[in-house]
Amino acid sequence: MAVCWLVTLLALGACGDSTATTTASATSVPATTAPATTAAFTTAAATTAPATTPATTAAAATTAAPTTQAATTAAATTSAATTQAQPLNIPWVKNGTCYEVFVRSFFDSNGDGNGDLNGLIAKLDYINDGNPNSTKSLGANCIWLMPITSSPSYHGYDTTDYYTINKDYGTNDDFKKFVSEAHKRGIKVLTDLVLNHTSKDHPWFQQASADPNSPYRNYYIFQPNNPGYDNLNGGKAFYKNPKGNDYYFAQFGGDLPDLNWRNPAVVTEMEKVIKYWLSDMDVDGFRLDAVRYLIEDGQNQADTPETKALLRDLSKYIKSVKPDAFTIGEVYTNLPIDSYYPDQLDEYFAFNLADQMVKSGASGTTGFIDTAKTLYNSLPYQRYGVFLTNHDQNRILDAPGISLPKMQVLATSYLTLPGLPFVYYGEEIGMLGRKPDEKIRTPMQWTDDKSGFTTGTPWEDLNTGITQYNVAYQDGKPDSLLNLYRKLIHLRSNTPALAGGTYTPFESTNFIAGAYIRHAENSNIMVVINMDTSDATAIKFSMKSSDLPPGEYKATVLVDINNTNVTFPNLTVGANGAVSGYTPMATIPAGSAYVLELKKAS
Ligand SMILES: [Ca+2]
Ligand SMILES: [Ca+2]
Repeated sequence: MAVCWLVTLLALGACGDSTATTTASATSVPATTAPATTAAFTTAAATTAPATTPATTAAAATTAAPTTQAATTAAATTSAATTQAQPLNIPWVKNGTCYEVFVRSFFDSNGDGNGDLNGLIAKLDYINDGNPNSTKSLGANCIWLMPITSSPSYHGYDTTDYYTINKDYGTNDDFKKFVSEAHKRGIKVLTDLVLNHTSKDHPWFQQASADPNSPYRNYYIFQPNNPGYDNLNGGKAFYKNPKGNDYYFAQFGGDLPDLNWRNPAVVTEMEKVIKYWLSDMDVDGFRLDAVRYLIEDGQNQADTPETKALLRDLSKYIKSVKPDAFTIGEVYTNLPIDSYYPDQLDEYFAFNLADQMVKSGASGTTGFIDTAKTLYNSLPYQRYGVFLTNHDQNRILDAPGISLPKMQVLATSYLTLPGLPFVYYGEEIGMLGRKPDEKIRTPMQWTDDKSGFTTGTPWEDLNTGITQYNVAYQDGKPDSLLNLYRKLIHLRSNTPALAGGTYTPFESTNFIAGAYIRHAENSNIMVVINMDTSDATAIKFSMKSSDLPPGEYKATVLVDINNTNVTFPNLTVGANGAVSGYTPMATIPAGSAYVLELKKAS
């Protein structure tokens, strides 16, 4: 079981059964999770959380929950769910692609070894140069920045000041310049908003822990005695106050004390933070960290009704400040996330789909195509983020069982599925890296050595594989991974079927090969893949119904990851959009993916 837990850290959900991993994590995670890495472990730990924690005793719930009048009032005034899902009225999301950036690792402008905002500005054209037909930029129209405010850690998920840019990254004015430069290129900016906890070095906590009468005391969750139960990591939930005889609650380790969201003063304080970033800093929205854990209820620590009510209220507040602000939350779990819809945040990341994609790649099968269908059916209006891996997971090309051809198939797939895609910086050039976390967040490989990133000594060594997996090398090779990403992102952006079109998978006669249709008015895309290392012969694809109008369709290859000269036979669509036994080619080669445009043959 311990091995299973480790595997879960290495690749989300690799053990499959979340119940099993829960048990494993509860018994094998050391209570002394290193403070410096706790935030980094946040999301990995979250995957192991059970759907419902065992029923808490009345005593435990009482001891953990603040019982002040203010707390009761805050909980009582949270709004109720509405019942109807609504489409997003944020145009850029529909045909968008986001690019996740760790500023410390992107580009260093001043030689101190740390990436910074001026470095990011210098490299903006790489992400999007503002030309919709560019072949030299990725074409992403959105950037998600991992935390950028003051912090004692390298990763920043533990802030000491919600209002000030990390000095390693630059100044608040540098940030404003960055936003302005991004906007000039049509790039929206999302910042990471960490609401669950602050750093223990935050002045609020420093005052709260030193003085029981401090106005900040109830910003955190203090208890006179240690209730004694674990957090969801299997580690301690309460830590001894170093400046008192009491204990404070910290879901992610003692360095990261949880904020008390039952205190209306915390809500007001954080609304100020939100308003500052939306108004003064002009960001376009937020990625919200670890939102499953905002309000714990005793030992019921994840997905509580109070957390969801809070998200509903925060979402309303955000829209009141900036109606077209976009929010996406981290609910890191393989469990269904339906209960976070319809009127909480705009979107959440589809971790279960990402997990299934990595598993499909490793096993050479196409199960993710059905997972994507379940997601598509259960979450209306494609309001979710799709991705392969993020900053908390092993780099996709370094995940067990994933080769470059498989990664190309996976990339072609997720960039043509419903949802808003998120590309983790360096993924597009195949950067490698396995945990520990610093190794999956290494400096961007602009050239074949560190000089592409910094003139000084990089904060962390660059990863292996740099000779082949760097921007300069791949830029000039038409069939490189980088150029595949550029092509796919631009195609998604410019193709109505991929930007919000309907999604219908084919049934396949062989689980190593799969296909699906994306359809919008006057725009039809078919994607055909073979995920395996074996050829797939005599495959037949069928569907009982689809949105395709009946008729004969000519298939034109838009993307072929192997750059062959293959042609496809016409697709015959019958009544109700049904397709019976389509064989795209006698043999679908191992490790292949095709994006085809379907047009009615006259
Ligand atoms: Ca620097
Ligand atoms: Ca919390």
